Amino acid sequence: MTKESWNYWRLLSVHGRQTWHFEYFDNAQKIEATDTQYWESDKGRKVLSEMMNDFVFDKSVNANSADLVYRKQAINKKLKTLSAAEMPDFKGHSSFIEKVAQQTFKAIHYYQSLIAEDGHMPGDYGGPLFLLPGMVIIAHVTDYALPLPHQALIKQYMKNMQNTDGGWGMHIEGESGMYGTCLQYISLRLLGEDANETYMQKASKWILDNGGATMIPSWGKFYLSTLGVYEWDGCNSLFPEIWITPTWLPIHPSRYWCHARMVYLPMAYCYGHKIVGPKTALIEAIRKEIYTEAYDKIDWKKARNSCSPKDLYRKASPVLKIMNFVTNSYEKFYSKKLRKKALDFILSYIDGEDEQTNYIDIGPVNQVINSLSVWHGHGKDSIQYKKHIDRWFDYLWVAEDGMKMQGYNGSQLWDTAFTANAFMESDLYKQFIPSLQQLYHYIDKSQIRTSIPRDRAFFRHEDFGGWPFSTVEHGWPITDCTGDGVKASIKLNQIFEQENCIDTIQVSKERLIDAVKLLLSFQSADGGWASYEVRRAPEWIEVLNPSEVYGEIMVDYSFVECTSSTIQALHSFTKKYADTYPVEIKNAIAGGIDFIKSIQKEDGSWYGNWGVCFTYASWFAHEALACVDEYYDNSSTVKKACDFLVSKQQNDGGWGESYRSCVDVKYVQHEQSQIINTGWALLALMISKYPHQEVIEKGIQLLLSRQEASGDFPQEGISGVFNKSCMITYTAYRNVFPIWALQRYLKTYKSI
Ligand code: LAN
Repeated sequence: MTKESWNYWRLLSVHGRQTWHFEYFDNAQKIEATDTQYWESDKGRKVLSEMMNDFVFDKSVNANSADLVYRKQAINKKLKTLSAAEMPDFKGHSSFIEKVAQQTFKAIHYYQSLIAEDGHMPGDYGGPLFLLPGMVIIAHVTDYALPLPHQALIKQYMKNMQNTDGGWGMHIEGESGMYGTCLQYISLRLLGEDANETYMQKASKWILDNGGATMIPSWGKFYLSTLGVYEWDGCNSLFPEIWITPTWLPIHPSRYWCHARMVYLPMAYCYGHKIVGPKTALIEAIRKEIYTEAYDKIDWKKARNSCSPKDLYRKASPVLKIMNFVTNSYEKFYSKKLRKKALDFILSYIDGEDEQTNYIDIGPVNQVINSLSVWHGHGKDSIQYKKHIDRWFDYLWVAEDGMKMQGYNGSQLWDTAFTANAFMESDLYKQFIPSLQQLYHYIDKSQIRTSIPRDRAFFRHEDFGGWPFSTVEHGWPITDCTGDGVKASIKLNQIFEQENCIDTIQVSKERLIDAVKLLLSFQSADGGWASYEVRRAPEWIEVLNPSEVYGEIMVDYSFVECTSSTIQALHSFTKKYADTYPVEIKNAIAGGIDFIKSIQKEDGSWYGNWGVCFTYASWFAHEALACVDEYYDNSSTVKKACDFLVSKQQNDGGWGESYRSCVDVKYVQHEQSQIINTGWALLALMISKYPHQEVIEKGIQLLLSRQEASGDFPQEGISGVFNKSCMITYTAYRNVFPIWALQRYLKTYKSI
């Protein structure tokens, strides 16, 4: 059901840049979202409050929204009802194949109607609950007011995501913790919510019952300090000088995983300058609401290491404790000259990252902390700060649960490439050539064709020829996104050649070679591929991980997912262009396969780092092994892997993993089978030529039974993850993976 005010919000997509625009008309007169006077008037308030009602969302049914605001609008505009005559004829096959083909056709027919004008596949990329508060807090500190309709929808989202115990998790499905709860509570207060509202009282009770805000993990301590509701003295030193230590030092930040590096960079800047927002009456009030003792009585030094057991994922290591002792002591007598040198370097590094990414920055955390840093370093009227604010809107997304902040500036390229690959899996694609052309257009425009000036690269790997996860303006290339870009481009080129649409072909052999060269340069010494860079640090560096809530953020490890995507890309490249770098590619693939085998678990599975969880990783591993012709019948690795998957099939024929699999690092069954896990498991079994068709057929039946009348599939549990503990939404997956698995079924069994 569509609610009226959902239609006030419109997604604009330009070269993948997604921004939600508020379009409200009062007696045919358009009222801008920034027209504060109107929105503060009685009339305006009434509209906003009615709008908030339309976005009330019942989390207890399913914490995952189904991206209905975008989807309803797109299908109203583009989805044509299928007449029987338009359905391709699948006669001559068994009735089951006919059914599969018809439903797959319908699924693709539905899903293609969601493609945006610029050719990308948009979708909700929310999930984490610690991102939006960063923006709200930093808006407050820098005295920037988000437009009131946005504020209203943000408030509604936060309210919707409250758990029944009064708290909030780190992500939408998570149990309440101090991190999520304090951050939402404080943000809601900043957005004007009254502390006496029943749900706010429940929240503050949760905070106080669990020891108060001194128990918030270190990233929370950081945000609260900038806001002035916590003291910088209650934070362990973020030691800005580490950035000007020699790069050969094993603990130099250039060796950290780029996300940790890019977050701790502006954090160190803010810490070094001890940035604190204005001490207003509201700040004074919040100070009284979130602690179990008077603010002036708090022992801040003790608070440095306190963390609520509900949030703790990794305990501080003894080495980190020693490091903290040393750096905290150094704070008492640091050299002013050195500090200035370090902070100047950090600011120029922040400027470098801003310029390289067009102020989008690598992710949602550093984007807003960089905003605060440049506000401080260059001023509120600076062009840098303005450009930052302009990009905040790229991170916001509207769904039926309100306005959320996404884990990236979108998952555009990733979803688009997956969609294209899923559509192309069987020859049903012939019915969807115009859609493939649209998707191709986006993939073509998203390859990175410029190089960062090496003298301002700030430890970054080469980027030329790569594909990013979201948009070309973001510009950080990623191994598996590059792999998927290559794979999809080669297959699309082939299809357009066959279909005589030669004019469509843009991603030339030369451009593919650029990508392949980059992929080869990304291979790590262990034979695998990490996410953004070559692995730069040994595992022991994890002892320095200062965040209590995330696992493994310090090292860009080789991952089965990234390794597999790269292997698949190199494999399709070498099949097409056998004379180009044959030896290099053969060796690279062999190294990658060895790596994948080396990390297979005893039970035959692989742990998934970026999807939930063992089914996700297994799918990648099976695809890679098939590239070197290892299948169920001729490979003990694959046989064991298939047996593992089959052992996890649920009674209804589907597979289903709880997000706890990621957190606990062991397979945890979801209480209900999940279409996305089922898709992954089926894709894996089919690519590995698993011989027992009835097992596969049961899974396919399950997928068919879940399909909705429109051709869409239901939104079930959350399916993405990062750093072991935080979950993230991939809306596209509920269509992509059922479609892909059904398509593979058709490809594999149609002739039988
Ligand atoms: C992502 C999103 C994409 C993802 C894949 C490409 C799917 C993966 O195969 C490699 C890793 C990568 C690039 C990835 C890494 C971690 C990210 C960037 C995210 C999950 C999106 C958000 C997350 C980021 C770390 C969130 C900010 C939080 C921190 C702890 C820094």
